Amino acid sequence: MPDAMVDARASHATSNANALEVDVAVVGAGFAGLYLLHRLRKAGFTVVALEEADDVGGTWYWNRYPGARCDIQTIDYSYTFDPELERAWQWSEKYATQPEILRYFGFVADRYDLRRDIRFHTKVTAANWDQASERWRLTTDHGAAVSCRYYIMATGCLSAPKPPEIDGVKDFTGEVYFTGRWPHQPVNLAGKRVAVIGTGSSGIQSIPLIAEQAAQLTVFQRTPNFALPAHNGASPTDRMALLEGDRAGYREQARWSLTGVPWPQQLAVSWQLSDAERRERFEKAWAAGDLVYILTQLWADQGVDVDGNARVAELFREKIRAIVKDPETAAALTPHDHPFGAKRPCLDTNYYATYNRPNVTLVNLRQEPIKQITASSIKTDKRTVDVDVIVFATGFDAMTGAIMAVHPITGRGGKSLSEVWANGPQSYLGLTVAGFPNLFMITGPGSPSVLSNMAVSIEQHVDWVVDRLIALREKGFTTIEATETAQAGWARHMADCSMLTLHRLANTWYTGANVPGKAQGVMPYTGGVGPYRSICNEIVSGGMLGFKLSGQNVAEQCNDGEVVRLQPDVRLVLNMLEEMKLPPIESFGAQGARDFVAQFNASRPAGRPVGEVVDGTLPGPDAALPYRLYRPATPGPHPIVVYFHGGGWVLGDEQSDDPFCRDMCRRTGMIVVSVGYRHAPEHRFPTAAEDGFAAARWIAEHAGELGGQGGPVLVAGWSAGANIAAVTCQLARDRGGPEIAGQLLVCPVTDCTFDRPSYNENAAGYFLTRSLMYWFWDIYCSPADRTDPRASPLRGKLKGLPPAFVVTCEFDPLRDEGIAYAEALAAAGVPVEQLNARGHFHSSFTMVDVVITGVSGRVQMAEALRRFAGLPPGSRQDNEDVRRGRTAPRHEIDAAAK
Ligand code: N01
Repeated sequence: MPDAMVDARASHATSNANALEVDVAVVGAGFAGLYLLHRLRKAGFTVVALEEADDVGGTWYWNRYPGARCDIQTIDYSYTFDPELERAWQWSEKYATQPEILRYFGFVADRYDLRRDIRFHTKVTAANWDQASERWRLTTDHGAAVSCRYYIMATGCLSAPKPPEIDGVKDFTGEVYFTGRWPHQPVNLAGKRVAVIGTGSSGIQSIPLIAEQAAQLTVFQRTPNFALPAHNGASPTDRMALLEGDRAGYREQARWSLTGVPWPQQLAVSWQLSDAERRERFEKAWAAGDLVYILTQLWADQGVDVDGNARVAELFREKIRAIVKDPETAAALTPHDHPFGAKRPCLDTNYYATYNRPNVTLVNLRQEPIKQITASSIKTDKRTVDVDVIVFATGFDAMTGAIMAVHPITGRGGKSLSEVWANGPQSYLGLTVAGFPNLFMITGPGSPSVLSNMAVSIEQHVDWVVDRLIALREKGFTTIEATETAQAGWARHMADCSMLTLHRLANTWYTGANVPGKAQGVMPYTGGVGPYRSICNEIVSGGMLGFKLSGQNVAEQCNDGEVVRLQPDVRLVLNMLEEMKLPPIESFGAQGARDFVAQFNASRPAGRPVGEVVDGTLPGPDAALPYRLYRPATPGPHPIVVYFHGGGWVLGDEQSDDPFCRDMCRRTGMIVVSVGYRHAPEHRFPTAAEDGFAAARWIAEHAGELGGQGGPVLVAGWSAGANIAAVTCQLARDRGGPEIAGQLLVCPVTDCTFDRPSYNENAAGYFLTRSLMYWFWDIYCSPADRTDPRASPLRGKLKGLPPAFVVTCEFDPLRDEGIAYAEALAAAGVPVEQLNARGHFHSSFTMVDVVITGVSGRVQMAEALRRFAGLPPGSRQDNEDVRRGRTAPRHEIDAAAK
């Protein structure tokens, strides 16, 4: 019958004895497959969908276990491509049940008459790219082979169940069920002794209902999870009002949000809130029963910072302890080995309370691992549990399983996808793979997929792919393939993004850690739905950047390159600045520019707390200079870092790099004294340099009064401040002190010429522009003075200077003169360490808590200062950050657990 359906189709597919010929073959008739069918047919492509099941629904067809529901609010987990469809279907609950969701897919399939192009009961057994005909050849286990121009995997991220990997499963003579392959007929558990293995979303949803039926339920838990009560019922009136008030606007906001659900971005960070405020926010989220809300709406740093996250996790743990009566069971159910949200949290109904029932026992596999399953029992290290039924809620070979493991896919030159992905999935955008022309994946690894509302991500992918196929057809192209450069660039961007969030710190199916032997690394794109969408759009507007297109009657097109070279958060900052359409800073004049910078700084997140902040003045060469001192919370005396702020010798003051100074104070455990040196044009060269030197000398001489340690000081600075720090070191060497133990130069100005490549490459678009630097130099220093080493320290004598840590950023006009200074120092015998920060711009490291990917760089700076001061390495957490920053984004569960 399914074949008959395909054969009866009205479109132009042709069959021959060997194969059905179509433009596009789609695997899967779930959320993605159905929408693909609809769009492709509407666009005039001949298409067949191949589906293993006997009906539509994908994951919702297979996952029929008790309690199966969606855990994104159903109003958000729906198709949005057709407003009439939205009006025609009403969800009955906030979180619809699996049967209702399945009915929805049936409704959609009928409404658009999709079934006639779906061949059910059909598994693809192999897919091979035939270069000669530029077509994919598919073999199946049912019906004719398929020949298609384009092959699209709409196979879902969680559709290949994972074997349980426990000895003796086959020996068990009782009933065995997998949540991911639950029978269609009713399962009667009444009066039976049931075991559930696994406490992910499937286990947590099913356990309370199984407990109500079973005589005895034993839950075997390896890793406790965070679960939030769903408080299911009618859709919340506030969300419904938002949706119904402006449906199109609501949907559009979802498309550009970070998660695919339209919640605003939180701005308040956890340390700005009191305990009571944090608790109030948490209680509100607990009562709301919404995972996306609790994952995003508590405070801005909850998903990106270990400390901010720990504050959520602890409130969660309190809840578990309050609900579960037996303290030992409560302790076993309480997660400690991963940040909240780094492992997929669950939405539950009565989950924790279920453990208060007399017929429910929890077995903590961390203390007593399963040894074996026998004919009638499960044996752990410590006990034997006799059972009649085992329910495996053990999860999936996620993201890659359904693509790679289900059937061999062979691309150009006979390359197999499993070989190409042996060390982890490689893709361009999670949509395509180099070497596999005309193959697309919907929500594949490398796209936001499972870290988003799948409904939004699926529609975005389907629209992007179908629009591309239409464009290719219009231009006469018949193949499309990602380039190796683009794919490698995407891998780098993925790695950069994975440093933004805490997902890398947990052992999960997001990282492949749940499948023994699987290559590990964060598989979904962690940069967010909206940013991802804008990248996909940019690829199109940039002339299909990163793709090779060919066709028999058109010239080949290959617009090779990387789509994102900036760090993801730098890109967001720069996009935001671009949207502000600011006039060039230099057009404000000196005072106007100062006012602008002050206003800009006022809008940034406040720096984190330190032990004490003291404002004072010190005697400069011929005027008092203000300073701001940051003291650590630890007992002193501490070594002192003399710090010079940035601002082109024209802008800023002792407070303007406040977040960076606080960060350095906290990470180094040292006093940081930020000096308010005088500025041009009121005080031109060499005032700033002489003020800097005088301040360093005074601070060194008065270290004790400042609560600091006697002996050498350290100097540090950013931008023009780093210029002053470098000059201070030269003057201190030549003028008999102060003794300086080390210098940290962040994006320093070191020379007065503008001819190095970085001045041209980064002349505009990265906030600090070439023309702004011209302006700064003109205001500060006459051309005749510029070669003076007090203006251009690169031209000074470098021998005998204190050890240096020099930081440069890839997208900074000053990059090459910073590198030149580091190289010249090294050539002069000065110990130098260099950090060339890829993807960063001039302000990356001082935008603390905005440019999160700058953390590992700042940790390295702090460690360098500690080394210069003769202190041991900093905190364990800091060192972990460094290690993470320097290593590929592999999950690091051991470190996190310890
Ligand atoms: O699978 P899981 P799932 N011995 O991998 C344990 C989505 N989903 O089917 O954590 C003992 O999360 C394993 O332990 P550990 C959702 O995205 C959505 O529950 O690896 N235990 C874990 O506890 C979800 O995240 C809904 O240490 C073993 C459990 O089994 C994803 O699907 C509903 C084991 C597996 O949990 C997967 O959820 C359901 C072994 N050998 C699912 N092997 C909605 O509500 C594994 N485990 C929409």
